[in-house]
Amino acid sequence: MNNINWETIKEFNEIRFEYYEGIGKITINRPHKRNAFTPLTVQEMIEAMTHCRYDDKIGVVVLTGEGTEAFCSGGDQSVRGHGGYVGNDGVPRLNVLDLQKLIRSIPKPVIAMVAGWAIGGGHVLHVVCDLTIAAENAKFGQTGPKVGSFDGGFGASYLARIVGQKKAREIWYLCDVYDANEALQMGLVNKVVPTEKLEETTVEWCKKILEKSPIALRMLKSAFNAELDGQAGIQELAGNATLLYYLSDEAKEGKNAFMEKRKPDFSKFPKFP
Ligand code: S0N
Repeated sequence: MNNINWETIKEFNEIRFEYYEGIGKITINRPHKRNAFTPLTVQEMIEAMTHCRYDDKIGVVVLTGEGTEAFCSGGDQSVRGHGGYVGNDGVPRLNVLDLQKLIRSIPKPVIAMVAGWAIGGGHVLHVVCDLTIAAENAKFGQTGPKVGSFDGGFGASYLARIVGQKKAREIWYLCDVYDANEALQMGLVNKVVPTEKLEETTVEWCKKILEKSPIALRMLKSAFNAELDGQAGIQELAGNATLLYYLSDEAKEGKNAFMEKRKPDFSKFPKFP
C-alpha cells in the first residue's frame, strides 16, 4: 500500500517538486512527450536540485518521471535547434550537462526511480544518479548515433565505469534497448521491483539511507566521484576534508588566534601516526 503523502515544495511548469520525511522528489512532468526535457525542464530541475542541496531537512533526493510510461526520453527533439535545445529565450543550449554535474556533486544521495523508458539523455540522467531502482517495465538505452547526437562526457566514460568498456560501446554503437533484468545483470541498476511497488521500495531505500551518518555519506559520495573526476573530484573530496577540519578545535585555534591578535598555539593538538 502506497500511503506516502508528498507535499509540494514549490510549483513549477514542467516538473513537480515535493517533500516527504527527509526526501526531496523531483518529477519530470511531461508525460505526453515521454518526459523529454526542454531547457526550461532542466532549468527547473537545477533549481529544485539546488534547493535540495541547501535544505537541511532533505537528506536524499529522488529523481523520476511522471507516470509509468517513461522516466525520461532525453532532449525534446521538437525544440532541438542549431547548436542545442532552444528555450523560450531563443538561445540554443545543452544545460542538461549542468544538471548532470549537479547530481554528481550534491553531497546527498540521488536515487533514480525508473518506470518505462530511460533513453537518450534520459538514460544518462539515471546513469549519473547514485542509485537506480527500476520497475519491471523499465527499458534502457542510448539513441544518439540514431538521432544525430552523442554524450561523450559522463554518458560515455561514467557509463563505461559502470558496465565496462565493451558493454558501454555496445550500448552506444548498436542503440539497442535493454529490459530491467538485463540492466540489473550488467550492474546498470540496483534493484528491479514490480511497477506498483516502485515508489514504496524507493521510499524504503531512502529511509534506510536517512538513518545513516550524513557526513559519512557525503564523504563516500565525494570519494566515489574523486576516483573518476580528476582534479574536480579531488577538489570535492578535499572540500569535505576542509569542512571536517573546520569543525575541529585545532582549526578553530588558528582562527581564534588571528581574531585575538596572538600567536596560535597548536602544541596541544596530537600528531597522529
Ligand atoms: C521514448 C520512445 C522510445 C517511446 O516510444 P513510444 O512509447 O512508442 O511512444 P511515442 O509514440 O514514440 O512517443 C509518445 C509521444 O512522445 C513524443 N516523444 C517521445 N520522446 C520524445 C523526445 N525525446 N522528444 C520529443 N518528443 C518525444 C513522441 O513524438 C510522441 O509524440 P506524438 O504523440 O505527438 O507523436 C520514443 O518516443 C523515442 O525513441 N523517443 C526519442 C528518444 C530520443 O532519441 N531522445 C533524444 C536523445 N538525445 C538526447 O537526449 C540529447 C540530449 C543529451 O542528453 C546530450 C547530453 C550531452 C551531450 C549530448 C547530448 C545529445 O545527445 O545531444
